[in-house]
Parts: sequence; structure tokens; C-alpha cells
Amino acid sequence: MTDKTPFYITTAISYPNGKPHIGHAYELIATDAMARFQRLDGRDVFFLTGTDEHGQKMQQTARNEGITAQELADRNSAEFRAMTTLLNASNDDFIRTTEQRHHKTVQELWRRMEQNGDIYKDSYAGWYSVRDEAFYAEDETEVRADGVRYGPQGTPVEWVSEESYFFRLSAYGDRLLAHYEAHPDFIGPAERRNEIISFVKSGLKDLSISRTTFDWGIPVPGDPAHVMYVWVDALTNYLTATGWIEGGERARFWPASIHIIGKDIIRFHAVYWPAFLMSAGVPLPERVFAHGFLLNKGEKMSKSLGNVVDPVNLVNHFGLDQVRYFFLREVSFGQDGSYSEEQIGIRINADLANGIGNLASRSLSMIVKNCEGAIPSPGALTDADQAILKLADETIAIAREEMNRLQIHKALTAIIALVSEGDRYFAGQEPWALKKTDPARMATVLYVTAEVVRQISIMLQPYVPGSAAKLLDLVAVPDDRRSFEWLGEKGRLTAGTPLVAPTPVFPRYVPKED
Ligand code: ME8
Repeated sequence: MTDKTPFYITTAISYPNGKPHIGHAYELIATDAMARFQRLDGRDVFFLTGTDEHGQKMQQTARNEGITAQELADRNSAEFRAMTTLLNASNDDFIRTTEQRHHKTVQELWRRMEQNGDIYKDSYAGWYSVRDEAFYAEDETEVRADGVRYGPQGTPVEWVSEESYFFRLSAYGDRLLAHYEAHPDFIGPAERRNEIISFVKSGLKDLSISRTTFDWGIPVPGDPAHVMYVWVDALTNYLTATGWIEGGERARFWPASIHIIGKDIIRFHAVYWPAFLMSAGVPLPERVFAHGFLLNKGEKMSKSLGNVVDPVNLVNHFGLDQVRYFFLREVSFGQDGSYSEEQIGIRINADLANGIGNLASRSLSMIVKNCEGAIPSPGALTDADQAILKLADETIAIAREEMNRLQIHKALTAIIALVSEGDRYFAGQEPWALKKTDPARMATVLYVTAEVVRQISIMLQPYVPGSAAKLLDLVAVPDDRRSFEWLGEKGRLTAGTPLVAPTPVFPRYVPKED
């Protein structure tokens, strides 16, 4: 019954004008959990991430550092690539917009939009935020007490006036609105969908899509004095990586199933990108979903506040799967999330060390000691045994539904609820007391508990892949029986399978003294 159709998921591609921060890490972890979930559920998955290397911001940062934009991109793109390894991301490709394959696709997309009559030359005069790489209408900006004019994301804007190519965005308002209406899941969550609908309804202006005052970008076909606006270039990365235009081996992955991005860049993904694709005659992605922002102890991270947490430090301090788990479980996906060391410590101790870690180690070490080191044979099942097995067998359906709705935290909540029920079952059955009074019944309780641990571990793989693999090793589940099709009755533990004494998978976190 598994659905083997292609599933293509992407993160935003990050600006490598600095090193990755925890917001970048969060997006990658969440997208990875979704990619892994679909893979384990049998889908043919392609997961893409990468770096967005052109534009004025990159050129300015490089100039300030006294290096070339290419050098800056090479140095920091390597940091983003290293982060994929650090976080155990399962991306199938890592795209850089400075790659030749990308130049070809972007230029072809441009030509198609041009052939469709949607590109014309004029001159642009208006406000531009280099930090957002975005043009803003005057009424979206404000002059603050410091005398500086700021855009809607709180970044400074500057006046730009130059010859420019334009994209006829104004012609796409009705088609975009009709698309949102016909595809209610196209934009999520609901707040972002409403925000975009009212933005489009307020009337779209044509978009300036080339620049002449700097040269760090992809040249406009036939007019190399212009480089393309970095967002035309950047958004196209999603198409480039599939080779859809050339019809390569990965072409089956277009259109994308979902683009995962942060809420600050929803307009680019839900307005500009579909309009470009409509113009070029390319099918639209199925969904765009915006996660929230991570706040450090409730405050927006910024370099000036000095609270930009380096993901490397966080992982070294708490452990990788602990960090992955915390962000996926604690933050309602789609909303902003706050974090502090204290919160992380409490959450990982409650759910991981005292939760699944403890249930696995108590039950499995009893098996090793009291059942000749092998999975015992269960006897007749009581109502309590059947109830907990039924819950274990049914949890994947809840997790799947929540993951399809992008409610990652709720999928985890359902899995952790099974851990709590498993704990209650184990404590209520008191297998340690049965050891003397009824060893056969003890064997059944331990079998049932180990089976619940097996299913929990399979379901935890998308979120805490390294630790879930260790748990599955402890219950001796073979590598080829770890996908979701083995959940439930089909994959039940086999009596007589030898087990080794469990080692702790999730040690208790003890805060270091100052
Ligand atoms: O926007 N919390 O790149 P970027 C959560 N190059 N997410 C955050 C965050 C935070 N504090 N800060 C940033 C760009 N992000 C463009 C994208 S896509 C064709 C081009 C998210 O490096 C942000 O919302 O500024 C975005 O999704 C991603 O990190 C990269 O941000």
C-alpha cells in the first residue's frame, strides 16, 4: 500500500555572507525530518539544500572583508555544507547558485518569460534593502527616530535609480489569486496564506528583475551589462537541481512537493516564484510552507545583541539528536519558537533520558538478565497487552497525518504519548515482581514492552536518526526491517533473537556549574 511516487522537498538556500546560525540549522533539521519521514514511508524522495551566492549583499560583505565575492562564497558555502554533515541531514544534493548547471537553467527561464512577453526594459527608481535583497514600495517603509529609513522586515533601505528589466508581475494577480483559491494547501500556515492573499489583492506592481550598478550575478541573456535580480536567480535553484528543463534523470521530481522556508521570505516564494513559473510555462510547486523564527530567550537573534547561537556549540553542548529533538518537539512548526539552555535541558531529560531511553534500558536489560539474553516467547495476551500493542500499531497513522499537515511537533507528541503509555504499562505490570511468582507472564510483559520499544524506535528515526538506529540495534531489528512498512503486526519481534546488554542511548543532561 506504500506510495512510491516522487516527493521533492527543499529548504531555502542560505546567503553565505556569514556562517550558518541556529535559524539555518532549524530549517535544515525540520526539512530533514520531513524528508526522512517520507523516505521511511516508501516515497521516492529528493531533498535539496544549498547556498544563494550572488547579489549585492554578498558583494558588499566581500568588499568589507577585502576578498572577492567568489572567495566569500567558497569559504562560507563550505561552512553550510559542513553543517549538513554536523546535523546529519540526509539531503541528496547541495546546490550552489554559482554553478554552471544553475546559470544555464536561470538563463533559459529568463528566455521563456521573455518569449511570453513578460519582460521589458525601463528604468527603476525606488527603495531597496540590501539585507533582504528586496524592493519595497514607499508605503512599506518608515523613517525611524535615528533618521534612517527602514523596510517592513526592519532592515535599512536605500534609494536605487537605474535602468532595469521588469517582469510584468501586475498581469498575474488574478491568476495567482485563482491558484490560491483552487489549491488551499498551496500556502501554509493559514496566517501566511492570509498575508499573501491580501498582499496580492492590494495590487501587484511590475518587478524590477535586473541591476546594472554591480556585477556579481548571472548576466541577462543578450544584455550582459545587466545582472539578474538575485531572487530570480535564487528561486530557480529548485528547478535547476531537478534538471527538468533538460529532461534529466531527476526530472521526475518537478514540480516540487514542498518548499520549506522562513516566514520572512514567503512573498518571494508564494507570489514571485509561481508568477515566474506561470510565465515560463513551468508547472508550479504543490506547497510552500513557512516556519517561524527562533527567538533566543524570547528575543530576536541579532549580531548586535550577541545572542546568535552557533549550531556547532549547541550540538557540542547537548548532543546532536538532543538538539534536533528539542527544536522539533518544542516549537509548533509554523510559529515562532523560543529556546534557552534551561528549556532544552528540561525537555531532553523528560522525553529522551527519562522517557524512551529509560523504558528501553529497563525492559531490555531485564530481558538480557532474565530471559537467557534473547527476546522471550510471549504467552497468551491479556487485555492490557493488547491495548498497548494496539496503540503502538496505530500511532504511525496519527504521525503520518500530522506530518502531512506539517505539524511536526504533533507527530512527535503522538510518538512520545506512546512512550508514556508504554511506561505506564511496564510499571503497572511489574515484571520484576513476576520474576518469582510467574516467569512466563514476566516473559510476555517483557516481549510486549520490547515490541513497543521497537515501534517507537522505528517512528523516531526521522527526528533523531542516530539515536533511533542505536535503539533499533538494541532490540536487534535488522537494517532491512526499519522502514514504516514493518510497523505493526508485520514486523513483530521474533522470540529467540539474541540481545546484548543495553548501553544508554540518551544520557541524562546535567547542567554544568558556572
Ligand atoms: O533568505 N529563525 O537566505 P537567509 C528561523 N537566500 N529561520 C531563520 C532565521 C531564524 N532566526 N533566520 C533566517 C535567504 N531563517 C535567501 C533565500 S531561497 C530561494 C533564498 C531562515 O540565509 C530564513 O527564513 O537569509 C530562510 O528560510 C533561511 O533561514 C535562509 O535565510
